[in-house]
Amino acid sequence: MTLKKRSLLTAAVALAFTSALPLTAMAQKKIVLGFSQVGAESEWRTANTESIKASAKEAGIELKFSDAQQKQENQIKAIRAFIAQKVDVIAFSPVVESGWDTVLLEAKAAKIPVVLTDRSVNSKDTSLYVSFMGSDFTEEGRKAGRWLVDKMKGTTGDVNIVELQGTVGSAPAIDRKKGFEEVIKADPRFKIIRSQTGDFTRAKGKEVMEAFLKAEGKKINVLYAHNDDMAIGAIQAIEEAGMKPAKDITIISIDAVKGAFEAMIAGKLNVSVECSPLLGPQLMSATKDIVAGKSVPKRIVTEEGIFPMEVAAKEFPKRKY
Ligand code: GYE
Repeated sequence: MTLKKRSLLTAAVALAFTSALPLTAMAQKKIVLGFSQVGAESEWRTANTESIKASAKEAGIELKFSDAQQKQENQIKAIRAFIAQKVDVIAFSPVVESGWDTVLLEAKAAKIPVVLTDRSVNSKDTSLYVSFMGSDFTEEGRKAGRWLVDKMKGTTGDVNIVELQGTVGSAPAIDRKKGFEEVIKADPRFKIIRSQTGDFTRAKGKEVMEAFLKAEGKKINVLYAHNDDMAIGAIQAIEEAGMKPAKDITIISIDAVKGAFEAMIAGKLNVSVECSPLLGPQLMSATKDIVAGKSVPKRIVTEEGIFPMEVAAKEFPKRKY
């Protein structure tokens, strides 16, 4: 190698080093993700929070986590604080569907991308968020309805259903009701005789079921609960009223959390439709892609199944939430 060539090489190596330096410094700058959670209303929610915290840690993303205690005004405050802090990405699980446009426009004006997780918003302007990842709640409602129609095949007479709805105005409450009704309306025997919110909690589920039992008593054939926690609360009310859950009253719920499996194994819950809370890993990978300027799908649907009590004992050891 000539002297000239060698010095050229040295120069090139030196250049590579100096230009590599700012790159490494950049790579070391942590991505900051602001996340506004609904609350801690259910076993599902607790598992969702754990999934998000654990996967942020694993991905090396700095997570600013805020719990809204089921109140939209708290979520709006949290999102405004994230904008003021200039986080890289904002993610949130909207407690209700409507009323987000103003704050989402503020995020857009600040050029901070927003990801919706778990629940959606009903904004007409879909440019207000980059992606929505979560379950198809209408399909979950349909699964619950199809299971019931199948279960009642070969029986005669009315099927009187009481419904425990989720949080008023929330996407899962609206869509799980819609999907279920869509399926059962094909047969006039199926009647929803009472329907009220239990706010997705055990305490409220129990309280409202007590009122249903007082009003309708033995007329009730089926309970459809929009989540497992409300079903578990209602099971207590049914037992306290001297009736046998899953026998005197067929019980269907949604989420398939461990508590539901325990109830199924104990013979007190008939079926739970799966809704996965493990959204953390896909949120972190979307966050990284967005910051890197890559495109992410506008809609990411979670895949899920349905578990009747007959398979509960076999499936239980495999459950992660
Ligand atoms: O089913 C319920 C929780 O939004 C899918 O919220 C979620 C629902 C879930 O409180 O247990």
